[in-house]
Amino acid sequence: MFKKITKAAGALALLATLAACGGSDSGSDGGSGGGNGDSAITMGFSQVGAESGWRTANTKSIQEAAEAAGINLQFSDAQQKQENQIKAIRSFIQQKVDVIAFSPVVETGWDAVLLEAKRAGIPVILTDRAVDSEDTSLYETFLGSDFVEEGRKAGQWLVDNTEGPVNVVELQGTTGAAPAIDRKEGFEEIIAQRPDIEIVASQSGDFTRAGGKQVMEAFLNSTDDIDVVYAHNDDMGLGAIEAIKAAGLQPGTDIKIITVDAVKDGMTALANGEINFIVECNPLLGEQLMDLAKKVVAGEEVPERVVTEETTFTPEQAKAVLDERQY
Ligand code: GZL
Repeated sequence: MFKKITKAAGALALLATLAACGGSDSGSDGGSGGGNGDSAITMGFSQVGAESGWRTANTKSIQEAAEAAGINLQFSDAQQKQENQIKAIRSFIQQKVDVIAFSPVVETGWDAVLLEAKRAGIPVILTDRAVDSEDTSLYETFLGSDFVEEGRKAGQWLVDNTEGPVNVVELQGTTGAAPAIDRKEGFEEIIAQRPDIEIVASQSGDFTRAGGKQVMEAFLNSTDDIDVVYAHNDDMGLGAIEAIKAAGLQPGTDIKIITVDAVKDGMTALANGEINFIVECNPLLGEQLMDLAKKVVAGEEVPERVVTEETTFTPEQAKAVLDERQY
């Protein structure tokens, strides 16, 4: 049985430098079910989908880290559908895996299935995104970024690097997803310092490149008075670049672009001056996840919240690190 988190211990947010994490072995998915006397731990992992470069890097990190840790990984891709994640979690419960980990596509609607896992005695680890459940006993820990802080960093760059009236269009992430909700909250908190900065349009592009392009085309058709794009991830920002170019405008110059993630394609556009600022959101969570899983299965105490350390990049900084980026 796994231990409950004490509130005191839970209050402890362990700052961990993810740079040290980043498995390098080829991952494996599948493996025998847990609880069958096999000494190796079996983890059931439900992934959001494959919607962005960030997600691809996150999946690779998890698969490589499981391989390196000797953990049998039962991996499921939910194709960005909550019902698929719930089905996968129920399947993991039936398989009697030793631990369940998942990145909840949206914040709400998880209590019932997490209660089923708790009653089955299977510990759950949240990774990447959070749930809004009041009952924190439904999961052991949450490993991932502070998305509100990411939004604050994006807003602060805009406050510090623009003057006079600024019209912003916002490409939101998946509706109801923690990063979408929180990156919006943090950004708005900071730009409130500048009454002359206004979000004149805001719509979800679902964290995809195609979604970002489609929404940006609509924004460009509705007004020619856009100064800045704030995209909740690089992929939607890259889609917006395509739309801006198709409209005969120069991204990064005629319309400035701020994004979040810092995946290779985003960092390349940043180095080229087509994006002006990127807030990092590190996807390399695999090694920390496997360490937490081993502790949880062994009944050891783990912090209720493990926050990943992240930075920001300007074009000059992107040029300096582009070649060494892992994803
Ligand atoms: C953030 C993650 C987000 C990324 C997007 O931790 O959940 O989902 O920012 C991804 O690129 O689709």
